[in-house]
Amino acid sequence: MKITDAKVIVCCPGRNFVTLKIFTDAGICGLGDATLNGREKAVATYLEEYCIPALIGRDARNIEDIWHYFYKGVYWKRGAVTMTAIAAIDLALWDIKARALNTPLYNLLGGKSRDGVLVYAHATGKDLEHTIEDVATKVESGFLAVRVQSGIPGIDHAYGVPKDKSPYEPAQKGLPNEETWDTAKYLNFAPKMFARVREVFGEELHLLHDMHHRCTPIEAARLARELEPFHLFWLEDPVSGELQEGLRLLRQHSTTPIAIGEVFNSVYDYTTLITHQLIDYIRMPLVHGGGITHLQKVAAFASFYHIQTGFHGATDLSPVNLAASLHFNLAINNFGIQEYMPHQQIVHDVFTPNYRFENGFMYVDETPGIGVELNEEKAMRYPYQMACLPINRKSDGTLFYW
Ligand code: KDG
Ligand code: MG
Repeated sequence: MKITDAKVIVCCPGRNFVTLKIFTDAGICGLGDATLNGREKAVATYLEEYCIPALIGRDARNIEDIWHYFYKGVYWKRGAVTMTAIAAIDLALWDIKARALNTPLYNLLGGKSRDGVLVYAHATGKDLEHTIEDVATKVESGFLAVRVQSGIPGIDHAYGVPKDKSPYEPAQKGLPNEETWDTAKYLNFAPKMFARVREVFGEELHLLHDMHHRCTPIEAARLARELEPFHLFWLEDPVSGELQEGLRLLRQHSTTPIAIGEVFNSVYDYTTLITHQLIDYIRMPLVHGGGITHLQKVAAFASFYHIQTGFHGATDLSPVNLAASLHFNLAINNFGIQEYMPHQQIVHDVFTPNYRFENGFMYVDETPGIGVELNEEKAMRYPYQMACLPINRKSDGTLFYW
């Protein structure tokens, strides 16, 4: 089954998405997500200029070989742009293989280890009471696990927390916004927030929290320890992923489970963290981590250390990534949880997915392949708009460096 062509579709139904479509001489096409928030065009160009010409004529069935061709063959290994481009190729090839065999993707990954995928929702509010209201909304909608973030007294804008009821979107149109951050105010507030959430919702609800790499190791250790009475499912990105020894320090001080890796793109970002058992969940998503072929190996490696998956799944990853992640999560043994933020309706104007949410879990249907269709004609109605993630300064103006 020869690859005859491939094209990159960049669209902006509310936010930017990059999708790779690979065509074969069997008349079967596959889709891969190639969205890298704030750097979309870099991946699109990488695919168009360097990958697509080298893909044409290859046998679409040889996924493992093609993966290594693009990973090792270019000399410049790793990096978010490269690994997102490779992921898009990989996802599209798995999609093609599963469509060709007329079976849902999970069947090619070992079949089902479970019926549904446990997911967590985001609850946010401009202040604690609005956050509590949003947690209640998520619980009423059936979620069994909720990530809780809130506006913080004394901080003008907390990352990823909309000031009004507008949908979650940390990227802003144009060049990066500059926001102000104050760690001391955050560290004073966060334990109070979780005390109140537990008081209102009791012990059963799984609670998660994202620190967005904002703390030094000793600050993170303080918070992880102070949150212990509230039994978090996980504390995410407590320190910057580059500082892996920081996680060792944190581990020495706390039993709060740790998740990290939404900005990772390689198994080599994880080797120390996994083998030294410094973390509990891997966050690297299929779309930024080289796709299924690479994540299968990372997840298997993690499984030997009793570390589970908890893939990144914010709305800046497309429905193609989410659907592929659900198949992956259904199949592997050491699945932990999946992040799920429903896309806006306008996104589903372009992407038609095969998944549904019910009582805390997500399910895919029996559609062959990954199970997502892209309406190219509609995609063209939403042209790319530059948008970037914000950067942070301390209140004295210093640029945050971790
Ligand atoms: O593009 C960046 C966002 O996806 C990220 O900030 C969201 O931290 C995030 C999360 O855990 O979903
Ligand atoms: Mg995060």
